[in-house]
This record gives sequence, structure tokens and C-alpha cells, in this order.
Amino acid sequence: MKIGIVCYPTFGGSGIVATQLGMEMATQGHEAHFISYSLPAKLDVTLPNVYFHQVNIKPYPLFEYQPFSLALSTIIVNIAETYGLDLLHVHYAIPHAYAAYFAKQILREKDIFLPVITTLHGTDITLVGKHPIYKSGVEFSINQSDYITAVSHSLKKDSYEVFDIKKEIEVIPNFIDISSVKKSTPCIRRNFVEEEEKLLIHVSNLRKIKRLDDVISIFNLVQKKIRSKLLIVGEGPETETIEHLTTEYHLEDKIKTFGKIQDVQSLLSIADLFLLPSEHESFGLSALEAMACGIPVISSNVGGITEVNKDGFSGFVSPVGDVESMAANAIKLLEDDALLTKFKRQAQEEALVFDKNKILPLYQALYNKALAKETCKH
Ligand code: GMT
Repeated sequence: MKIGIVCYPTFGGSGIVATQLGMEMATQGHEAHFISYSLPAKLDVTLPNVYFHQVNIKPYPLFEYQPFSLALSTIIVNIAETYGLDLLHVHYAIPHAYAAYFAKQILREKDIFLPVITTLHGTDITLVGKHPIYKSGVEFSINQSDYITAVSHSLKKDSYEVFDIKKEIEVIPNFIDISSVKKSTPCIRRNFVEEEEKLLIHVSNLRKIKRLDDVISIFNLVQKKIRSKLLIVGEGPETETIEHLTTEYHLEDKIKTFGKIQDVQSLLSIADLFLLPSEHESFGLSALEAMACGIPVISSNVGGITEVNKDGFSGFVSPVGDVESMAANAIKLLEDDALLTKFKRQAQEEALVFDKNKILPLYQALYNKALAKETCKH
């Protein structure tokens, strides 16, 4: 089949999931046409059957804001006609589901039927989507999608609560390719910590919702009891918060920050604990990636995180903002090597639930259903 995939090109989870899914489909012989405003971060364009189509908008002086949704729907139409797309899968509703709706209508005028699948990822519902400036447009375009999926049960529930959604939302969780997970490399670890020290890590887009102040506060409490270091990976608006708190707590020689890096797994695989104290998280793909590398997760207990991080098994969960509890849980694991080893094994075991071999068939079945439905129309 020929699949159009609309996604954000950034390191955010929705773009990563879209890219992995498309590349898997391409590997199986399907055509994967990625449509985005720049090359998706993890897209391997050297793979056979992978195409990239850029939404490249030229500035025009009249526009303070370029009409991105219009350009996106137009390019979807062009690609659907040129390559004969069988279906369109948009990741993150805003504005992708909206552009998909218009593309579908334009194509319908030309007697071309393009089934649209929208995957909801989180903030397109829980944060941005529910804002009055977008809400009715987002609700409308989600309802116009032929199929809707959400990455967790929690996000499905939130979607029905926030919007008047009239269709069934299918939960298809995010996935990971366990077979390609990097093994720990002791020589890299030695670049960051001494033999007897422990290594904690946080990976995110460093936005307010990730509660970077909690990340630093938890680590501050931990390092008072356990000789340890913290790595922070990612780029985002909370960089100043990190710098400020690092100085305030005098942790300059214990916290190391990285910008966006391609190969996060090489750092995850050498760490002992992953911190994710987010205000909200519809799934927590970064936690899953850590677990797949055998890293237990200390997280908040909101949204879909508890569907991924199993309290007392793959890590521990605590209420949002309860840094004392999160620090106590971290210390409990870090001070007992046998317990830490057990949780590392359990984290990896839990990650298997989300292995690509279990999740991809759910998307493939949905694609087949979408195609069968369209075939019936003709
Ligand atoms: O947080 C965002 O706005 C970005 C978004 C993304 O594109 O990565 O994250 C959401 O989608 C991920 C992939 O499905 C989930 O793992 C994240 O939990 C979710 N973020 C939030 O809900 C805050």
C-alpha cells in the first residue's frame, strides 16, 4: 500500500513514532510518503520505499503568519494524485487532522477517496487542542477522520472528556524496537561517573510541563545520600530554570546538560535511573525507551505514564510535585544494588509489552480496515 504520513519533524515522541511506523511499513514493502516541514529527525531516507515531501512555504510580505494548513492540505492533494496514495495517517491532530480533512474534500471533488487516520498523541488534546482558539476546529477535524487512535487509555478518556467526539477511538500504544536497543557500554559510563557513583538521567523537550525544577530538586535530595551525577538531554525553554537551580543548589560539577542528541540510547543505556516527574504525559515514550534499555523510571503518576511505568515493578510513581517521595524512591533503588538490578530487569521485561512486534500488527490491521472500507465505496 501507499501511505501518506504527516508528522512533526522534531525529536518529540509523535514524530519519532510516526517515523518508526512509516519506516517499518517501508521495510515490509509498502511505500511511505513522509510529509513535514523539514526532514523528520530519525528518518532514514536511504531505506527503499521511503519518500520525503517537504512543506516548503515561501514568505510573502502580506502574511505575518504563513498559511501552513493550506499549504499542507495542498501538498497532500498533490502527493495523493501523483503517487496514488491509498491512505493518509496524520500524527498529532493540530493542524494535521484539519489539513487532512480539506485534502480529503478536495480529492473527493476529483473522485479520489483518501481514508484518513488521525493519531492523537497528547498535548494536541490535553494542552493545545482544548484552548478556545483551536478547540472547535480540532474537534471538527478529529470527528471527520475515518479512524482515530490514541496512544493510551488515559488519552482516549481525556479526548472524550475534552471534545464531543462521536467516533470510536482505538488505543494503539507507542512501541519500541527492543531488538535494536543499545547495550550498556562501561567505557562510556566511565566518562561520566566514577566506579562507585550512580547515574541519573532525564530526557525531554525541556518544557514547563516536564517540571525540570522537580528533576533538579529530586536529584539534589538524592545526591545528598548517594554519590551520583545527573545527565539532562534535550533542548527547550526550561534551559534557564536548569541553569538557575543548578547554581542555586551548587550542583555545577554534578549535573551535565546536553542539547538535542541523535543517539539518546547510548546515554540511556549507561544510566541507573530515569526521572520523569511531568505535570502531564499521555504516554511517556522517553520512559519506555529508558525501560527498554533496562533503566527503572521514577515518575509522576499522571495521564498515561502509569500504563507504561508500573509502580513497584519497572520503577515507582508518585503524585505530581511530590519530590520527597520521588527522591525517596530513587534512593531506595540506588542504595540497594540487588534491588536496583532486579528493577532494571523488570523495567526491560515491562518494556516488552510495547515491543514493535506486538504493536505494529494493530496499525497494520487498522490500515487494512481503512483500505477495505474504501474499496467498498467504489
Ligand atoms: O509533549 C508534546 O507536546 C509533544 C508530544 C510529541 O509529539 O512528542 O508528546 C506527546 O506524544 C508522545 C508520543 O505519543 C507521548 O509519549 C508524550 O507523553 C506526549 N506528551 C505529553 O502528553 C505531554
